[in-house]
Amino acid sequence: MTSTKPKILVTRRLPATIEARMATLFETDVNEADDALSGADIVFGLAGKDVLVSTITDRIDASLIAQLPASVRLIAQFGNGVDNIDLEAAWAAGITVTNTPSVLTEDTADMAMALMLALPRRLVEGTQILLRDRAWAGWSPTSMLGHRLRGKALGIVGMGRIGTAVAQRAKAFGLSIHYYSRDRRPPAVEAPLDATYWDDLDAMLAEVDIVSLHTPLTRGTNGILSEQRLAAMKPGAYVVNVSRPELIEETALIERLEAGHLAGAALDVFDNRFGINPRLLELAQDNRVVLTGHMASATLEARVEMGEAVIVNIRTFMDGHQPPHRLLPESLGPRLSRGA
Ligand code: 8YV
Repeated sequence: MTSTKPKILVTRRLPATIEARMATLFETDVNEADDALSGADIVFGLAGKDVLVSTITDRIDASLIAQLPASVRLIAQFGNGVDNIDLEAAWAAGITVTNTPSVLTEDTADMAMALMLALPRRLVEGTQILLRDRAWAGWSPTSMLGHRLRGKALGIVGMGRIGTAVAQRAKAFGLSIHYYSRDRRPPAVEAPLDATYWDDLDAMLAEVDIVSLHTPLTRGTNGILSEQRLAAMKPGAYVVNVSRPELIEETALIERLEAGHLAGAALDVFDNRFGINPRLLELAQDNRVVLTGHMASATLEARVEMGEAVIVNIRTFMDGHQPPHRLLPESLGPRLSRGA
């Protein structure tokens, strides 16, 4: 007898508990090799399947969508951002797309805060010196001086769930909160944070000591921290990015750091298409850049909850309901502007 369970292709390994649950509920095909699949592999793997469980490492563009078997009705992204998926092409093909928002908000905000502290308080450098010397020369009043976070101005670009969670943490660390966002947040959000709303990103960038990016990557936000905007930032400022590399014109950022205009950048995401830029690695060697490899939401707890959200989305969809995290046209987000 043939199975009536939904047939799904999962492109990457997921936490064991999630894979086990999926194997119970669905006819599940997991990419055991856990490497990034090519478009051809995805199309091939989806033959006769109902659902694609994708991640950021899958490029699901219009040409791939055009080749999908007609049986595929749902793309259930394991992740919050969906910039790897051509949403309009999917919708035009009658395919529903879901994501896993909310469950990674707090962990991602924690990481943004850790990166915000790392450079001014020389955390990575402090450890590296001990590892290099295998000894500690001891305390002195002028050794390893960093800079105080309290009293500095933080400029958040994109005050959605994650941006707001970062603001809450930063407020507790004594930073003043400034933000630029598609829409001004209601007083109930702004008041406890004492947050200042800027409708002009350029004006905010000229005033703040730290810029932290929390907008999704859309057509409107690609390159939002452009060469001109980086040039207009306050001398000695820091940049934090836990969102997507494409938000920053990376070469221009490197030039600003090399020139000493900006004091540092803490990047959980960076352009890795041709490997890490050697100039960025040089700056990291010189402790003016901190690099981590897309770890902001990498907690076991978040990954399990992301997996559970994927399961809920698939179950409700296959039962004939609108899945709770289906993407709607507003997620194309055209209103944040790249500007000059
Ligand atoms: C995820 C992320 O790890 O969810 C997102 O948008 O950027 C990451 O933190 C990744 O996207 C999983 O697909």
